Amino acid sequence: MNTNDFFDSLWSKYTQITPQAQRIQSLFQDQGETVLNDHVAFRTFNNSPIELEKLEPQLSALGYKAYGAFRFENKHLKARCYKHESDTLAPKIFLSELITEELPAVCQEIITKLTEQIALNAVQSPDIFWAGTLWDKISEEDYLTLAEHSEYAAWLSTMGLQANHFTVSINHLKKFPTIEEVNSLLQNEGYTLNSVGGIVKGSPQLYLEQSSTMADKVEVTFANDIKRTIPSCFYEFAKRHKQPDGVLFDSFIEGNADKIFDSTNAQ
Ligand code: OOG
Ligand code: NI
Repeated sequence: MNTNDFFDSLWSKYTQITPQAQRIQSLFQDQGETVLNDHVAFRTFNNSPIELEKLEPQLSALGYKAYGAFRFENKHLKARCYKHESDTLAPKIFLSELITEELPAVCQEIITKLTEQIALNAVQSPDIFWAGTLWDKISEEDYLTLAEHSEYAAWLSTMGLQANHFTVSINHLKKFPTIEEVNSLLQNEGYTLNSVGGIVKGSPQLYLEQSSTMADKVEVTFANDIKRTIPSCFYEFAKRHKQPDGVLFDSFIEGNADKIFDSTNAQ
């Protein structure tokens, strides 16, 4: 699979449950902008057939190479970032996984009930990245128990593997050179931005500024046909700055990422 087909399929699955992303992209395009993606992100469960280590070979097959590793102690996550080896315009990829053994036993039991349903050989091709949930519907009770301890776990239990967000590269916009201008446009259009730690995460001094919408909402069906409206996915905006050596910063920042994760909080 080539990267264009990969990101087209990914975008199509993502916008089905994140219509705001399609609308915001059109908003920029209507103003004559070409929207390029800085990165996309995925979430997964460790100690499972879809753990980070088992997904990574599919990224390698697409031409991606890991170049950074991150740890989020409070959220019980680890992550790696990947960039394409030759295509400099290809979006970067941020892949995180939940360290399930760090959650209370009650959560571990719920997660095991989900992950033991995944075929051991589930990861066969890049389309695993939009496979969604590979387990039966979770009960609302289990979902709420997970949410108490880990919003990430609760989100993953209902959404599964798919792009958690796409990210507009502000560097490639012509009429909106700053993140403040992007944020004003979105707020004027009525979008709610993630305000955890402030609307803008990072700073030019850190070489990376980011903001994101709060996730769209979708109605999901839990076990026993119980329905509830919960967060789906969000859209992010990133502006990168040059480092003293003149090279554009191309990695991620733990302090920023830690707050971006909260874009899918149920609140
Ligand atoms: C990933 C959050 C981190 C970034 O750009 O720092 C991130 C997630 O919400 O799954 O995307
Ligand atoms: Ni991101």
